[in-house]
Amino acid sequence: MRLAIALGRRGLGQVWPNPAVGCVLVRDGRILARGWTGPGGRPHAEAAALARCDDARGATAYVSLEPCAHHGRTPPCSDALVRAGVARVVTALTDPDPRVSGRGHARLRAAGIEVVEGVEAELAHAANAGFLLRLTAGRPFLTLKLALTLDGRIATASGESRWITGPESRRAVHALRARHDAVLVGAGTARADDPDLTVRDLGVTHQPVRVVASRNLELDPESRLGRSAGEVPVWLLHAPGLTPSEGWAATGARLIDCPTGQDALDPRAMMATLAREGLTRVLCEGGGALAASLIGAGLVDELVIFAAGKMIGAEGRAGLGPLGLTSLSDAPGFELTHVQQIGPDLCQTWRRR
Ligand code: AOF
Ligand code: ZN
Repeated sequence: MRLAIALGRRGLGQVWPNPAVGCVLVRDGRILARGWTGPGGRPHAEAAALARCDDARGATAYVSLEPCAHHGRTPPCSDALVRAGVARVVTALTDPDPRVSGRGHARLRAAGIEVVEGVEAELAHAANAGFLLRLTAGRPFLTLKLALTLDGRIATASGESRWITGPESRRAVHALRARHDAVLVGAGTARADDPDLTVRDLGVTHQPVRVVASRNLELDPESRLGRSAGEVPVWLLHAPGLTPSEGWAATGARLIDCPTGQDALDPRAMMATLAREGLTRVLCEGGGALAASLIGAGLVDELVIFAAGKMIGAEGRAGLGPLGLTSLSDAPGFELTHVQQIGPDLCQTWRRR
């Protein structure tokens, strides 16, 4: 099952709105075939594994999610497993998709297959947190990345920010982007940095959607994002009722209405909107105001902090905008899950407590 979950992880960032599932077919202690969800969610993991196996009769299928029971874009995987003659199916999680939710397991059992559920459920849950959150909470899994000096700054007072961290860390950020469905930045950052927000130099061809939270559409269609929107999707989240300039209409970017709060887009509404559009894993790369609004709303599931061995001092720009806390007991809490040196920098991963 741990292998099935690891295989499933290969699909992260590429299979939305579907889950990233893995499947291993085993007989007499030997692996017959392995499969994982294909780009765009097709084929499903079980179909991919069965396609690589001439004879799966009597085998055990380890699948990181309950096999589907519905006719969607592909025929039901539970039926395919029955037809292939597998003797046993071991799964980690029940699929919360209302078209499945227990029906896959039931179909297998009705066909006389032995079904074992809940194996390595915690690990599978973590691997598919985005898919599960989207279906059960109507929001994507949200990772916040911050590249900071040792004293928590992201730029000098004049706005100079290239580069705080080293090239090794920047490469790690590209790998992080590749495992997310979308990269999200605030309009201020998009204007100041004119970023590409693509995955480069990793041999990865699939690109995350680039989302800009731009309440008033205050971004130049001639920016790098605007000019490349025809090749890699750009979505602009903006306040309802705005008429985009002619320039944006020509770029191919999608403009999406989103309810606003007092002086910025409402963070919860933003996440709900992105989930409705199918996104299961979103990586926010700043700036400080957007990051603070997401943290303040309790929406950040994972924090990835790259810390460089530099100090800028209090006149530098803070990585996080004001949270408006009045008491330490209200401070959002995180728990350390991973620490790694990357080149000269320190990379820490924290999970929401
Ligand atoms: C599986 N194995 O590898 C995946 C599954 O739009 P469709 O027809 O592809 O169906 C999407 C649903 O299928 C998705 O919500 C989830 O319930 C299931 N995805 N199921 O057995 C897979 N990707
Ligand atoms: Zn399926």
